[in-house]
Amino acid sequence: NEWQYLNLLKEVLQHGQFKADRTHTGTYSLFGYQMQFDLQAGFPLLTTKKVPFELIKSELLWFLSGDTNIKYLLEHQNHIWDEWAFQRFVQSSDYRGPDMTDFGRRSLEDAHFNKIYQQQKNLFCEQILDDPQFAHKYGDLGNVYGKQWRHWQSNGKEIDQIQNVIDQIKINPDSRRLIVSAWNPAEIEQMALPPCHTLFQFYVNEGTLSCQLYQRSGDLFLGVPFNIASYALLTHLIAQVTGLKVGKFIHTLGDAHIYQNHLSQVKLQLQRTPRSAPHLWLDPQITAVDNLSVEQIQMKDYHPAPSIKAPVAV
Ligand code: THF
Repeated sequence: NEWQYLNLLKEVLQHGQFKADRTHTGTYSLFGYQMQFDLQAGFPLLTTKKVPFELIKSELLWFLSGDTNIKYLLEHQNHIWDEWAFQRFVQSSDYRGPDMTDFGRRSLEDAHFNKIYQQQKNLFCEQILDDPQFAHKYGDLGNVYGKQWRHWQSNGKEIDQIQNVIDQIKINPDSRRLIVSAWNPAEIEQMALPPCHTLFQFYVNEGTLSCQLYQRSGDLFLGVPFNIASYALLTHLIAQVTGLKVGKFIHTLGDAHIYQNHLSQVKLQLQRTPRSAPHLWLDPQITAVDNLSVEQIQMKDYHPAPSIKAPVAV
């Protein structure tokens, strides 16, 4: 299973085209790739580096709760979306601190600036946690995943795509319309970042539930290991609440890229050999995907190689 991911990294190193990108970091990229993970063969959390499953779990529960405010993430010590909320704050007239223009790039190039940036970002996170009004105004990322999955707005009506797909899997498992779309063209402008995992479809066969994701853009070193585990977990959850076994997770990528400043990390990871896959434990009491708590989901037998740090492009 994990070899497919490692082979994709190799493929991009060998045949990826250099391409400028939105973040001005520079990437090696290819277009169009597919991986298939048999979810019965173990949980696809990478073992060639330590991937923080706690963060994947709280991010998915955040999406499923329909929330788009990073306050929930911060309460779970999850900082993977901080930069996007912080960016909105420093671009607003309420921000009075030191100049944060282009903080993503400058924090990598200038150690002194990085210190000031980390201080400002910590203050920002503290204020989100302590000040409900501030959190309401600046913790929100706009109409991102949680909103589109659970509260898609259309002509004054609201569509709960997740509940609809669960109902349809139960009533009409052979349906070819078991689709959830995060890509809402009318609302792209109101998102801190347009969705990278754009659309997913479920498929039921012989009592098993499979899921295919179309991801328009994949940060192969940092984001994709999260995305694989996140959708594998989602498939397990939906299977449990619909009374099915898990089948496959199929991951289809559009622009699959390695950031230029992740190359040495990728080469280090490629020297490692996958270990046996861990196993997911779900609380048997789970009968719906609403109001889940992090204790109801546990990773077992996870013994990965050490983590490999890399900067995230904003
Ligand atoms: N932007 C970019 N450039 N890459 C992404 O993967 C990405 N995401 C989300 C939104 N924008 C993105 C955020 N997801 C990490 C992982 C996932 C993220 C953002 C950051 C990350 O830094 N992971 C570290 C550990 C971090 C920690 O311990 O706090 C790692 O080593 O895995 C794609 O969904």
